[in-house]
Amino acid sequence: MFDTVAIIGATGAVGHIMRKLLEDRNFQAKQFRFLASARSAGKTLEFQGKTYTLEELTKDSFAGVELVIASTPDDVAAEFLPSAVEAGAIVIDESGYWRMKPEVALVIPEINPEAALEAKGIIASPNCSTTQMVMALKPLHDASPVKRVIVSTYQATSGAGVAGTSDLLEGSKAYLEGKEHDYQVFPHPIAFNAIPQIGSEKEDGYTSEEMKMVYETRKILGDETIQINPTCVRIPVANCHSETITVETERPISPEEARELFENFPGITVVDDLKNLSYPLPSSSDGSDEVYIGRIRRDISHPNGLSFWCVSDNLRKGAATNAVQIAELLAKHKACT
Ligand code: 11C
Repeated sequence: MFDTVAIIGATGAVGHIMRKLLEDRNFQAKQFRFLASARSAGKTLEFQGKTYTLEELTKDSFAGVELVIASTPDDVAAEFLPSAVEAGAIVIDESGYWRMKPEVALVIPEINPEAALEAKGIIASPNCSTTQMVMALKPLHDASPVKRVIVSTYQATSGAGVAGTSDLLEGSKAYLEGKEHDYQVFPHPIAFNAIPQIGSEKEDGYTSEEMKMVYETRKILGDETIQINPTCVRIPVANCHSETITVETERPISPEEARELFENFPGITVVDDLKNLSYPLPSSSDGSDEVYIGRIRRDISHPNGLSFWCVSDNLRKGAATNAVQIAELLAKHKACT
């Protein structure tokens, strides 16, 4: 058990779920502390039957803290997390800021737990659209190396935080009433629309969200040769990201073999019965920690290709659940050493 665990950002969209998961999964520490911006400091929250007062996050917040779990915007993670490491804490970070730094471990516990156990400072949790795709790629990659991936995402508004969901709900209401809506986070109306841009413009006409899928996947799988072509699209669904994924492997993997590989991998549930209209949906994946896969079929355009559909709750396995699983992994390891 850890002595003191500090949680940063416990009142945000992901932080709220993280707190609930830590309660539901009975994560124990001798002491918990909750750190937040100056704006939220002084407010109270309930956790494991106790009332906690939010403390202001400063660079001096970390004396005596053994483990930090942080869910904050990138700039906050950049500014404050090095102080936690300097104070001797292990840090699990949900933000995008540290993921690709060479000294930082980027971890999905079902895939590369050893990276978390060997980490000295920050352990980053991947981007949500990356996590569910890499969960699906891993069992295939182990059976026959993945050479190339074409992925299109259909991403929920909750990925853009509480304001993203509010944009969807308020924008839809305004649209149905024939009114204008002033969107807070999306560059175009999200109600009754699809926006082929998530994040900012990066190299070769790809966006930051798309390049996260490329670089993070290679780092987690430890294979810089995998070629990935992503297109990330925001759609008017409140929660759970969906992805169409086409994979080219070194040798052909049949749909039957893929189904078996997926079924035997922890954290994946196969829902795949087209005749009976059965496949993963955002509406049926909401609130689950699993990655759901269906529509498994051969790629009719390539002899070594396989196509499938993948849905997961982006706030849970895509964020909070993965961070809590890393914390559980560290706690288990600590108990054994
Ligand atoms: C989205 N994937 O759906 C983004 C949100 O790097 O952790 C998560 C951004 C990140 O908008």
